[in-house]
This record gives sequence, structure tokens and C-alpha cells, in this order.
Amino acid sequence: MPEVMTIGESMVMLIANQGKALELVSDFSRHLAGAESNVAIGLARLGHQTGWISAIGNDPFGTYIRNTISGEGVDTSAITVSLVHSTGMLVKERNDGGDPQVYYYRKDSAAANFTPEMLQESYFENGKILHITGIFPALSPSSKDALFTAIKMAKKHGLMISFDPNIRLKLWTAQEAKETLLEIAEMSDLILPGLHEAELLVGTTNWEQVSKFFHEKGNQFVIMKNGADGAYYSIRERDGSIIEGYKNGFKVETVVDTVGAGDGFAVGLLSAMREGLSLGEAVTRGNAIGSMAVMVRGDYDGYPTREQLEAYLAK
Ligand code: KDG
Repeated sequence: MPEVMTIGESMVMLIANQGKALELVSDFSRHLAGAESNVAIGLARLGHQTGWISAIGNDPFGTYIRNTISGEGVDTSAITVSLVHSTGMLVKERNDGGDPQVYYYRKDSAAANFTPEMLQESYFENGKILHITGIFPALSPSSKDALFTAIKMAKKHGLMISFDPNIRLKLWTAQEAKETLLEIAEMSDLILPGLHEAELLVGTTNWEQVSKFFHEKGNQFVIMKNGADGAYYSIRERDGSIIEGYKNGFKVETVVDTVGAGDGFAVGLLSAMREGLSLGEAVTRGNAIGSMAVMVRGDYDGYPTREQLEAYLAK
């Protein structure tokens, strides 16, 4: 049974091979996208046992997604195959060095029709961490219900809840996002917003105010990602004392595509925490894998194996 599990939607991602307006592009490469499966894949590459809970369509893209994720060593036994709804899709423009525009074709997808009844509580029995993001609850009322049910099941079995808000304003309004994500934050042990996400959720990027806000909501660990520059971190100990710090980011010569960097950060952070490293060391590993992710085009193509990570850190 997996030690770290995630729940979310993965999609076939078509990335433009030509750097021009998407309506003029005729050549695309096929990849896999999905914040939560990115994290499961990254952790599996580092030797951790991971599982991905989701629904896919009974179609070739669904088969591609399942085969790719299980081929990376992630447990896919908790996937539901829908006979009614299709696998979602994402098209991404080519924008070298920047944040590319993405277009979703995922409304009413199999994952958007995921219901709480598709969860098996026994799957959480021997787990240690449930990693979730703010994307899945934005898909539909039933995926939101399922996410809340998964959190409750995981908490019942003592799993740590790790929460990346991953705000996607193409899926819901800022107000809807804020309301739901703050509810999820209250149920989480660890929260890792980016700077802009902290601003939307807390109304400020002031680190002291952000960490205080989430500690008061019950988060033991608060990490605020500051993009290529690094990340703040804070732990609230049982006696109420706070340990905090900042770790600088890694310098990258050429940024190819920033998508997947935040999930790479989560891979580094969670893997190191599972291996007993301090939170500061875990944040450094998060920064390292985040920087490896931006050097390549696919979301997770740059995530390292253990040997690659060690070689990168040694440089
Ligand atoms: O974090 C990377 C994701 O944004 C990307 O893989 C697509 O999951 C995705 C989404 O829903 O935006």
C-alpha cells in the first residue's frame, strides 16, 4: 500500500511545437499533465511508494494516462474507469522562458464526475501523507465532496494532509477559490502556497502575517514559495514555539517552461520530510527539484531519480 497518496485529475497535454499563436500551430507533442500525478511520479522516482486516486475515461487517452503513471511506479489500483465520461485534455502554447497559456478541455470529464462513493477507505489504512491541491475541488461539486471525504478518511487513519492551493482561476472565481481553499487549509497540516496564492488567500504576501494566519488555522508547517528566489518556511512546535527560515533558490541558466515547478517543489519537500530531514533541508530539496523542472518542457520530465538528485546537489 502507498505511503504517499494523491487525488486529482490528470489529462493528456498537447504542447505546441511552434512558438506562434495556437490557432496557427499544426504540430503538437503529447505529454501528461496533472499536478497531483506529477507529485506522485516525482516521489516514485525517488523511491517512495505512491498512489494516485482518480477517474479516467474508457478511451485511448485514459489508457495512456494510466499506463504512463503506473509505468513510473505509481500505484493506480484506486482509479475508476468511467464508461460515460471522457478523459480530460489540456493544450499548452509554446512560450520559451515564460509562463505559457493553457486551454482546458475538461468540463464534465471523468475526473470531474468523481464522487465520494468511488473512494475506498481501506486505501488510506497504511498511508503517511495525503497530498492534495486546489485544482480537484474546483472541477465540480462532486469532486469537491470527494476531496473533503478523502481528507476525512485520511485524517481518520492518521495521515498528514499536505495542501498546495494551486489556484486555477480558469476553473472558478477568486471568491469561490478563497472560500473553499481556506476550508481545506483548516483541515491541513502543511500548506505550501505561492506568493500570489498567499495574497489571494490571506490578503498579503508579508511572510510574518501569512505564516501566523495559517498557524492559527491549525497548520503545523507553512511554506511560502517565492518562485526562482526560494521559499520561506515555518514550523509551529507543540509548545507553540516557532522555528522559521528562508532558503534561496537554485540558479538556472535557461528557463524552458515553469509549469511543474511547484509540484517539483512538493516532491522535494515531501520526500525529504519522509526521509527525516529537517524542514529547512526539505525546502532546499524542494527548491532544487523545482529548478530542475523548469529546464525542460514537460511538467515532470525534469524530476530526478535519486542518483540525478544527488549529482545535481553535489554541483
Ligand atoms: O501543476 C501543473 C499543472 O498545472 C498542470 O499539470 C495542469 O493539473 C493541471 C491543471 O489542472 O492545471
